[in-house]
Amino acid sequence: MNAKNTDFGSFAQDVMLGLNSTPKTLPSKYFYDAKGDKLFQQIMALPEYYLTRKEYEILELQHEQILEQVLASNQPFNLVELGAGDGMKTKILLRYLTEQKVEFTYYPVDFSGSVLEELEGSLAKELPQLVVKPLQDTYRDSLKKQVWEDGRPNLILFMGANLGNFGVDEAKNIIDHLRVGTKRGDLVLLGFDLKKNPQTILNAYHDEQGVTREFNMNLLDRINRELDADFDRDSFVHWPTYDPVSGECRSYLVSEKTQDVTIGALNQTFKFEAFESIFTEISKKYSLSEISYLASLGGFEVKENFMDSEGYFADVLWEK
Ligand code: AVJ
Repeated sequence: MNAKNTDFGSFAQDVMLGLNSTPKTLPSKYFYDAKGDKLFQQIMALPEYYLTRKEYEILELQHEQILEQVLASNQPFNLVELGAGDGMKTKILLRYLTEQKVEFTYYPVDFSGSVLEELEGSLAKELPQLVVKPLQDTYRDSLKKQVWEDGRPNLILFMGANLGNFGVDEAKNIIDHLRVGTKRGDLVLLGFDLKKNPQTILNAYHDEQGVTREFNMNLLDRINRELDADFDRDSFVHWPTYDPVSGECRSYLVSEKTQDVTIGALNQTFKFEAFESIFTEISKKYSLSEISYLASLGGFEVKENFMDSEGYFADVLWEK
């Protein structure tokens, strides 16, 4: 596939919009360039970052139940994955489906071209018989374009707590895109990080080794590299917060001093007051009742909530 880098125009434009807002903000989807993808892979291996291991456990122990319905129907289907990433967890499902000799096409969608290329390469080696059609796109745009819509039933995977990266209204909007983008009988499997001890959550975004700090900082590095800017990364502090009421874990970069940052590609200088922040990411934690409410908004029926042994994470199966 042709994995080109993020369209320069939209990155520059989003940075311009975000840094001209009050309070300042930058979209978290730009974390994921080649360097950001590597850092996120390091995050997934951190002792504090329980999310990946918990979802892995769910898929490993319960993949047969999760896939029971698509297999029982015994007809070719499309497996669409929004935010496929490195496919480490999805491969559990892909291997099992391949063993069952069921006919399906895998459509991994990701915003990062570099991660898709790697995924395609590793699948060609590990599961050479698999039909893979990668798409470099955002969740919303891919759901609008529906390139996989050929009349076959769809199982749409939206795992990894990726929906958590949206605020409440945006998440509802994505669910509405899922509603429009699915037909009767289609299945959706969504991964949600659940509300739990606030300290456990906060630690997952404030690891001791400082990998998450680097991940957050990569946004500034990326603006420096790609948009000819002069952010002094050492004068920003990585600051995650967690609000147990809303379930919102938010990450900020806080400027430790009054400073000017010039972004050459935008021809603009941005002023930071001392301790002014840039909001960079939301990772919302859900309760099961909030999740069921989202299902009803999308016109989906909750088939089953699959959870890990500690109740940290849920992969929920919905049917249209
Ligand atoms: C990829 C969205 C699931 O929100 O937990 C990890 C990204 N950010 N550490 C998350 C992330 C900081 C991650 N998701």
